[in-house]
Amino acid sequence: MIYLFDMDGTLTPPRQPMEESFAKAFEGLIGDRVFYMVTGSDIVKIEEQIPKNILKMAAGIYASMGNEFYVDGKLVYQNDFCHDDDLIKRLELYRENTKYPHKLYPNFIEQRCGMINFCVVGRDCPEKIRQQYHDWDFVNVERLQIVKELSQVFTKYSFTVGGSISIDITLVGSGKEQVAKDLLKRYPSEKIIFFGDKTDRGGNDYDIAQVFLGSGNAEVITVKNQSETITFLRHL
Ligand code: M1P
Repeated sequence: MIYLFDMDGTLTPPRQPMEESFAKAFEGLIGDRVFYMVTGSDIVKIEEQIPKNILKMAAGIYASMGNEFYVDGKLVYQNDFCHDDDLIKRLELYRENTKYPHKLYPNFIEQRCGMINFCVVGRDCPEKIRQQYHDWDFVNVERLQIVKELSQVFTKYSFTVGGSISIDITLVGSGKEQVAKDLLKRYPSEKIIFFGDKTDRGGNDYDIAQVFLGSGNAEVITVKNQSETITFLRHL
């Protein structure tokens, strides 16, 4: 059996370090099972959020939606792409024309390896604003609307609602689903269990979940938060 965990919302609160009590419980429950991690975040954010000993226990880390792969802290491969200027201009327009009625913060287009993370409110916003934008977006569905519109115009890209405040953008086929394909190839006769919190359509765990579900040899466990992950692990 092989385990694969999404990070934000599955192993940690969004963009927060793993809680100490969670880390202890996870370490005990996972024991010497083979597990991997996948996230839209880059390696810097992963190292901020996940304790070193847990990272060491992982068989591999897929960062930036699987566009970077690390084993034992070393980069194994990297895929990158050049974005269109039209796409960037369009993202800038969404930021200028947002109906979100509060202050916006810097760092709204973050270019990572093989992907762009777009965040209307700005990634450098304080924690309390992160929650405020998330709650506003929940009611006003700005991110889903942007994803819908951009998917119609820029068909070579895949747009998904990332964590709490942003949208992840990759080339079609170069999102988290590439991780499912890679693991199914590495472990053709092992069952794979994937844990993620954004497995609904439009979420950034949807495509990867669909590949696993179609494979016939994997299970997808959708969790609401990291506590549910522990609850499921206890029952496995
Ligand atoms: O790992 C989930 C997401 O975490 C962050 O999202 P947000 O800042 O919106 O909570 C981002 O790093 C995003 O790319 C990532 O998918």
